[in-house]
Amino acid sequence: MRIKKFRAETLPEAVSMMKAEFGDDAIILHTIIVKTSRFFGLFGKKQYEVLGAVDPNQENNKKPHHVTAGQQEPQPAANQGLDWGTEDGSSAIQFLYQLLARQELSQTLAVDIVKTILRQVPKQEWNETPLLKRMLRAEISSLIRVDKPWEFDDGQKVVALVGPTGVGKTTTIAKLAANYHLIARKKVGLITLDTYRIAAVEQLKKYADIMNVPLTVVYSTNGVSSALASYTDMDLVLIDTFGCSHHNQERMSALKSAFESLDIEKYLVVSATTKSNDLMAIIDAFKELGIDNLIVTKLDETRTYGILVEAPSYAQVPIAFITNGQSVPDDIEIAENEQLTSMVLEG
Ligand SMILES: Nc1nc2c(ncn2[C@@H]2O[C@H](COP(=O)(O)OP(=O)(O)OP(=O)(O)O)[C@@H](O)[C@H]2O)c(=O)[nH]1
Ligand SMILES: [Mg+2]
Repeated sequence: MRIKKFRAETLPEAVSMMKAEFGDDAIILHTIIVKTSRFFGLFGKKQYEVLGAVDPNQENNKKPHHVTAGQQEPQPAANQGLDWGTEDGSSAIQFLYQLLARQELSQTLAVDIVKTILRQVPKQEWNETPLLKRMLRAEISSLIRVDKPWEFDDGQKVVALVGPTGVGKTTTIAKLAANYHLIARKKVGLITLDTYRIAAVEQLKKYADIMNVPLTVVYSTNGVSSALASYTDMDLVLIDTFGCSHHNQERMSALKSAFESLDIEKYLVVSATTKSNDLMAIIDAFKELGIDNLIVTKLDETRTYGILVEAPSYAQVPIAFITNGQSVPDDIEIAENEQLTSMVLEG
């Protein structure tokens, strides 16, 4: 499917431009009014923007419109049967796309999902909203990959939480330590690499003392292996790391060399409030470390859950945990496919 934005001073013109380029089979994914001025929109012109999509296989059938002087003005989209009324089933397409867009899925992924669904449904059934809804649920569910709950039968588990600054790495380490030590009764040891801020060590030390679990502070990148050597009797070792902006090459290299040739699972922690473009840049940067799993934090701070689909499908790794508040140890859950799928579809 090709998609493109068309802007004009009237909606009929924008639709006309889309049809001229994409042909009569093009569909409108959405229409919005945009202001063109840079000065707070005060003196700007109002323009109509149409986001059009077309199946490249159908593009061959296009009949370009060349509007010349004296020709009739193009009619508004609604009058041309382009309002995706029930007769051609396109209201369902728009319904699917808009549901995904409302959850702030990237345009690329939303279009991909709609395309995948339509490929499996004959055109005459495109009006069957319950069928499309069922297929949408199945498609979203298959994109939300979740990890299986942690097991300790195969020996020690060593997990490092990495990610941008302030996303909740330290708080999540405290939640995990509390749940696995105090509730699941596992032997837990903590390590922190975050010596950039004195307060960071103190923050984790407080939790470690309350839970009565050991904490080792590592001051150099080659100190991780000796810290691990002192924890061989632990079931679970959790490693807290310094926040690392995806633009900060120096910190990223420091992380990389700290984990070099060590058998440590890396969990990328991302906040649910992250914008789609930033999310992709963050994943791209952290992929260099070799990411095994995701933790999505701060789900309580948003009502749009596109990240639950976007992050695992872009990173190609599952979500292991979600967090939904500041309370230790309560506000953390093991990621569960059905629950996350419902959040995305029902908001
Ligand atoms: N609302 C909400 N706040 C959270 C959640 N998890 C963590 N926080 C808060 O986010 C803030 C930052 O949490 P930290 O755990 O210090 O984040 P961090 O990633 O360790 O930060 P740096 O070490 O500075 O990179 C704190 O105020 C936490 O209480 C969550 O799930 N929901
Ligand atoms: Mg921290």
